[in-house]
Amino acid sequence: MLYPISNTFREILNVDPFWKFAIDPEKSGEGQLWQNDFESGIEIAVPGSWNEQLEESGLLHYVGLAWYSKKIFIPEHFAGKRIWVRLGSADFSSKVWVNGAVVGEGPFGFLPVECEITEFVRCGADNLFVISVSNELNDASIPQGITSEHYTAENRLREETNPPARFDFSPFGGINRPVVIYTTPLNFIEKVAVTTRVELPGTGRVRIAAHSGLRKAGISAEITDKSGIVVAASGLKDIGTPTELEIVNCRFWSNNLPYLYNLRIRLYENGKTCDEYSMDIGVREVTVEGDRLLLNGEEIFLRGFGKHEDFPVAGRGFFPPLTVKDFALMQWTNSNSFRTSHYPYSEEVLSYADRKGMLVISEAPAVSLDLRHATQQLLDNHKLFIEKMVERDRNHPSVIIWSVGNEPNIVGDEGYYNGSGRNYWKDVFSFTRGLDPSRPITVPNCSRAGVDDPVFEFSDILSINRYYGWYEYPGNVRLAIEKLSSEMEELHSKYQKPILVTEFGADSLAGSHSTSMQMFTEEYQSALIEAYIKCIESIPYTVGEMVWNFADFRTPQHFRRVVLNLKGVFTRNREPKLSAYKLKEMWGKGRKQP
Ligand code: BDP
Repeated sequence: MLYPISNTFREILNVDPFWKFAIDPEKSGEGQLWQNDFESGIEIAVPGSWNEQLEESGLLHYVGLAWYSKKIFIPEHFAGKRIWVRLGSADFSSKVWVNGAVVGEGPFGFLPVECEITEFVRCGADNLFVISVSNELNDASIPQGITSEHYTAENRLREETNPPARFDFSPFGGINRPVVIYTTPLNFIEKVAVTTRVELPGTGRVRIAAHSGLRKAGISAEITDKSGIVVAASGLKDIGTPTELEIVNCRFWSNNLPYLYNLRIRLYENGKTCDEYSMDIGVREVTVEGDRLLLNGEEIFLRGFGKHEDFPVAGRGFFPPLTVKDFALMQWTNSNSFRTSHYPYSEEVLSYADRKGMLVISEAPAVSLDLRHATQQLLDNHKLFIEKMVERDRNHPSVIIWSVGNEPNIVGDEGYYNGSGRNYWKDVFSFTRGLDPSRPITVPNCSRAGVDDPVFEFSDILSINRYYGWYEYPGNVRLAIEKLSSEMEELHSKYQKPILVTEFGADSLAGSHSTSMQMFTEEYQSALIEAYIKCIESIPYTVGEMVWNFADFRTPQHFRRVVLNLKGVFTRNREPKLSAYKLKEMWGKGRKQP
């Protein structure tokens, strides 16, 4: 699942952004052989969600199957190489055909779908690419789905959203990240896992495990600094054994100085280089010691946001100008971190974070799991998702923490505490730790699940999402802070672990003002955020605060939401509200305020 690159051994083909598009609510397309092409006058841009692009075709709230088709010319000189098509993501599942033949399926959204198409394409000719994408979810999918029938059966009538969703963000459908066609050599580097360690005062250790389809192959690794000077190199090694390199006088990666080295790996077959892969790496180490979160042995306090991939028209579609703008705004508020709530973000965003020195909590989309509907299939899907997410994102120095879910048992089911919740999370946490023991792991808890939530037992950091002053104790900042601090005290004395407040905030309608504490005004949002930050930063065992949310975002329809969730400190168009200025001022004052 390596990010496609071009070099002497690999090539990338640009794909024009407009695709022919048709919805298939009856799911009859395959029976009617749409994989061999279909008739439609509608076009859609890729990447991009269909919802807002095609609102005028009735797709704003569409949940179901849709088809994409396009003829793509594959150059003559691709012959003799392995050829791949890669969708950065297609939400939430997809199937790909080339010239009428199935070449692969994507069981998940938010992660790449990679299909080898070597045997199915004609080089030097046009080839028909057809992709079907569905944004439907079910009990066993990650994220878990919900239906109107569930709401009715559980007598949760006023909770139902349209479209029905277990989560508070729009289930945007479509090919939301870039489609890339690329080549690799016949034998190629398939996977690379880089783990770094810091030995103070100044030695960096880099462990590189690479994988190729070849059972017997040689591999070499070389690390260069920014000026191209080789700082560490291995000789030719067997691919089966991980390579350990040492960088003396190492420049460690941190949020203040995001220094990146370049790692170049070569694969050899019969003594000749047959493939090469290079990527930027940062040498850094994240640990939890007692009540502190450490980056390279130094205490770090997270000040940042929960975000969403969400913007007008594009929906969840990757939109590079938005990445530039969002990072500029995050830096403007003096924040140092964000959580990829509630799913892994695009690879391009993580690489950008590596370069800008933003600390990232990367999250799996196991949001609001309702274990009353859990099956073995759900657990298997959850673990497979985490495996793919870790494989994709583990080499990003910016990713410092894995979040393997969000707010389980938001429905407050008693059965969750009778073993089912514990068994489930025990398995998920130990599986993730087995994949990557180098990062802390957590799951944000909601107040409904409370302090006995089994996620706390397994989390390295206790993450809590709290809405006192909003959903509970509405309009009352004083009570909110009393409840927040007493609950943190209870949690800390029970688990003896550091606390990260992963969500807190209030809706505000930009332009709405009041001289008194009035919910939905900019003043109330700002005052609540200010009070939370003062409280959190005054407590010794806290390791960070993340405001919910960075920007207003679209949600499924519900009477609680006026089109958008308005908890952004920026509007959906990225204009600052009063609270953005408040954060800039508070976070501009250096480290955690005692
Ligand atoms: C939390 C969820 C988040 C919601 C937020 C809210 O984690 O997805 O958007 O509440 O209600 O429970 O604004």
